[in-house]
Amino acid sequence: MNMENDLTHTKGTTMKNIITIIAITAAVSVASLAAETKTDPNRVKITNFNFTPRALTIHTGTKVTWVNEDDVPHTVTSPEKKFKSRALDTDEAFTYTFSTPGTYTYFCSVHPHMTGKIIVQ
Ligand SMILES: [Cu+2]
Repeated sequence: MNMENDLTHTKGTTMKNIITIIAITAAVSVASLAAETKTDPNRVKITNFNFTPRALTIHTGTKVTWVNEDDVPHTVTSPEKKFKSRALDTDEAFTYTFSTPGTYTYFCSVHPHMTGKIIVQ
C-alpha cells in the first residue's frame, strides 16, 4: 500500500516536470518568432549586388530601411529624385518613409544595373 503511493507520487512529479519543460520550450519558440517578425518586414538587404526583396509592398506611411551587407558601397537612389541615400558602407543603413501611394523604383548610382521597387498601397 505504502509503496504504491510512493510510485504514484513519483509518476506525478515526473509528469509535472515534463509539462514544465514543454511550456518553457513553447515560450522560447514564440519569443524567437516574435523577434524575427519584428526585425524583418520593412527592410531591404543589399547583398551580392542585389536588393532583397527586389520588390517590397508596404502600406502608406511605412518607413523602409535599406541595409548594405556587401563589402562595397552602394546607394539607394530614386530616378525621380524622391529619395537618395549617400554611399552606404558595409552595415550602414538608409531609411525613407513613404507617405504617398504609388510605385517607386530605385537603383544604385554606383552600379546602375542594381534596381528595386517599393509598392506603396
Ligand atoms: Cu551598388
